[in-house]
Amino acid sequence: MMNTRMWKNHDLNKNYDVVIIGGGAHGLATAYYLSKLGITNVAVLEQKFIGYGGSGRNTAILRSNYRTEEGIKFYDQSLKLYENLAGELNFNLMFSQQGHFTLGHSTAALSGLTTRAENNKALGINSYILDPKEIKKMLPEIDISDHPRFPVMGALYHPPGGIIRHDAVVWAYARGADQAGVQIHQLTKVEDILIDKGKVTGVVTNRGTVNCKQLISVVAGWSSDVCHKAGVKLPFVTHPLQALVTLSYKPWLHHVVVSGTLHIYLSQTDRGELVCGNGIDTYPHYGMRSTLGFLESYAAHVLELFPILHNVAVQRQWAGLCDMTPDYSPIISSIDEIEGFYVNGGWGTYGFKASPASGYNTAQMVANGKTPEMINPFRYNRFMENRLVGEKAAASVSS
Ligand code: PYC
Repeated sequence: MMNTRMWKNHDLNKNYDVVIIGGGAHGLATAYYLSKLGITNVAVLEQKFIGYGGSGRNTAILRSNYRTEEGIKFYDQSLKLYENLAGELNFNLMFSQQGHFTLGHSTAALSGLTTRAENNKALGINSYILDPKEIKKMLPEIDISDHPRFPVMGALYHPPGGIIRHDAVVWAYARGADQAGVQIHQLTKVEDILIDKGKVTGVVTNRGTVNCKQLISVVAGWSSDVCHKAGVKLPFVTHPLQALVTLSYKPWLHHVVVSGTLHIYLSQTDRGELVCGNGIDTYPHYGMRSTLGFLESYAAHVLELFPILHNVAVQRQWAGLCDMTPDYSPIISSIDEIEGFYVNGGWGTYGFKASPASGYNTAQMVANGKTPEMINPFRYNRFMENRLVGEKAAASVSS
């Protein structure tokens, strides 16, 4: 049988129409959707290997139950693109729309969840409030007694939410882009950004200098660093987010469960592992070490909800980097001061689920030279114009 590679290796060309910095799901999705618009003289430059960053370090949760109109519409578009992605890219993405619970443990939390349910419904998103007995019917192992420190008082339930195989999303977009003629360059680090008379002209990499007309930074946690090379200062603050996976167990958890109060979330993969995470590390840094503190705090909190987990064995821990913005919404924007430079970042703890809509709209913006209506609220100048898109209340886990 012929050994066909999913994407090819190339020498670096001297000239591209578009260079994308970052070979994660967002960068590769941008490349794929650019190719669908007929733009294929494109290079994706990835400093390590594709999916090395946030795309390979998330907990693969998809949902669109946000709080603001802007966020709800955007993440709904993303979820709808995900729904058709396996067919479009001819790749089994193991997408499971198993339903998503956000638990409330106080009247204040329930009031926030109710606002989200109503905002969601008004925009046609399937989300509603459940009481503890209804929750128990769907999650028989949960403790809804008044024994825990924070008893469960209700939940926002979002049936279309679920999980997906995150690596498969990266590989499928990479293959789709490669087949259309996009070049993917791994182990290619951007060391400098070249600007002449207010216009992007290229990048200096560890493999040589490349000229381009348009340059897109799609690097999640490294956004401040890349923007710095272009002399652009945006309000990103980078925090690590930690997660863990257990050994495989008989399937018992058939929905995604999140508790903002306890700062935890978990789901069970098709292989039976529990994939678990909590809030960002409270202070900013770029370390990707796993800590015992995370493990201890996660275990203590999850046992309050699911005492049956007292004996599970953890297989692996990891951390990824999140570039947080002040309003917990992304920046997807051309940069007025530098013609041809675009920034896609600030995904905080929401990035993976946004990949399709992020790539789709970024590609439209770059191809047409005009910001699509869908992402206009996410332009960087909102911070100067006091037009924030406050999504902190819809973070699964905000610290
Ligand atoms: O926003 O759904 C979310 C999420 C899950 C894990 C981290 N963030």
